[in-house]
Amino acid sequence: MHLIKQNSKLRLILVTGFLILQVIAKGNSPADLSRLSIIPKPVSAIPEKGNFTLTKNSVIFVSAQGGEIHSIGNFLAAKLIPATGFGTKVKVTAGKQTSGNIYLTLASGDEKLGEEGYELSVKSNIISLKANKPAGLFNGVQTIRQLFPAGIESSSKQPGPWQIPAGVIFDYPQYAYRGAMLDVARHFFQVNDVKRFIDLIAFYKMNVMHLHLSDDQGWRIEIKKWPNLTSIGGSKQVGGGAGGFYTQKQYSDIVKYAAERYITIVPEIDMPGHINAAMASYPELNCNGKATDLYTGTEVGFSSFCTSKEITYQFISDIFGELAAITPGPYLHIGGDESHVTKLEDYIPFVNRVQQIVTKLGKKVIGWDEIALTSLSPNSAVQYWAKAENAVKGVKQGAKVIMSPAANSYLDMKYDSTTSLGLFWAGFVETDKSYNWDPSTLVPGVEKENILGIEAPLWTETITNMKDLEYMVFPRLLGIADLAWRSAPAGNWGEYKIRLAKHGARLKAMQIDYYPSKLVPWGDYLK
Ligand code: IFG
Repeated sequence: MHLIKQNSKLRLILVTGFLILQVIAKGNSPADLSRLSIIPKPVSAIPEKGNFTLTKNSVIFVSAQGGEIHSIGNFLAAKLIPATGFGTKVKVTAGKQTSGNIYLTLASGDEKLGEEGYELSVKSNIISLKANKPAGLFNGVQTIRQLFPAGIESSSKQPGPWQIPAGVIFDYPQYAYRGAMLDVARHFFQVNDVKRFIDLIAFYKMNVMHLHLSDDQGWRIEIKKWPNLTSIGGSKQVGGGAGGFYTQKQYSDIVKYAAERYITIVPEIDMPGHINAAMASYPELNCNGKATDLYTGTEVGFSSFCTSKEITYQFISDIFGELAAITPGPYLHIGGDESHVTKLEDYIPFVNRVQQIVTKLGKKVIGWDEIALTSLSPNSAVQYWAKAENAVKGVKQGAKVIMSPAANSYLDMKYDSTTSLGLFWAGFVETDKSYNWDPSTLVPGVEKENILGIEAPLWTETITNMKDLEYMVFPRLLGIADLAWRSAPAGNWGEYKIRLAKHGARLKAMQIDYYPSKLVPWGDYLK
């Protein structure tokens, strides 16, 4: 009896001791590095003892005056100042590192890091971020942001302390092309909304924003040689409201804003289908010489270029010529989807000719997966959305595949039957379904080495404003970003949903109107 009493006393002491340790760990000082929620998950994050504390005296030191590294330092300072209230300065390092400061260094290090990777060392007295290229530094800065308490993302002053746990992160992406798409044709989105979307995907280390600039319901980019495209073709949108368009100056402003966040703009002019806005703007483009009516419904597949008229190809050369001139990125997206009223024997030579126009402009072609039915130009990419056999056909022609499976990555799909926004032709896509797939095994015949990357499209037939956009895009976009960045094996929902739940406070701090999926234990982690 005595022994049992002794035992139970010992057990009580041990349990109490453990609980006290738990309370200390969960207390004010941040969890250790491995328990923080970084999205996308880094390749490796090794916790060390201690924490770094950012104070009003902390300086961001950069290894060179001016240029990209200075801009990245300014970007980080701008993200830290509002919530801390510190006047964080950016200075050129004087060489010796001093305590309490952050150091950004461009230096050729481990080539495994590539152009977008980074190495982050957090000691209790110094943060040191190194990368081979500026894009890597920029990605490392997003991780630094995610290591601070969630309140760091608030636009108003929050109580500190501003501590991050010590450790070393060695990180780089798995896929080169990690993107989102915004359909500004069905419903137009102003420049500021596009910029906010760009800012938010940059936080998750995405590097492509695909803009769907034309469709049956609207033409959204100024083409100087064909002004009716915007004056007529850009005048409406789904539902009949006033549409809108970007002047070339505004488009260039978006491109610059994206480039400052190491995001490439991929502009899409969809053809030969999804082209009613152009056909309504110029009678001469139509086979019968008559302009079509503007269309504000949500049907698809009813329009087509007149592939037999030479003026069609002059038109396409003109529009892609002007678009290429204001698009520094390597890609022009030619669409190619749902050309239901273009005969295949007309579709194939048409798309072949359009690819020649694009490659002559020094750009690479991206098209929806139907373009795999044509002779793909070198370095082209097939964007898999609906037909796996088209993706395989693209691979067989040596093309790369961008994975955008509608049943997993279409952000306009309803979460479930209760979601008022969105469509459901590809099924309901709850937060787990948009995460629980492996791009490298989804389509037999499309292996990891065939995949350029992943892109999550938001079609806007039913999305008219930023609040609705954020509700549909978040949190599913975070999962896509995780799949596109992290090393295999792909998503394990059980692990990811906890990491996502811990991110809830950050989404709130950024005032993102995200969908609070019931599948995610948000409440366990929201303060
Ligand atoms: N498919 C159409 C889009 C849009 C979408 C809505 C592609 C490539 C359905 N084409 O997806 O224009 O209508 O979910």
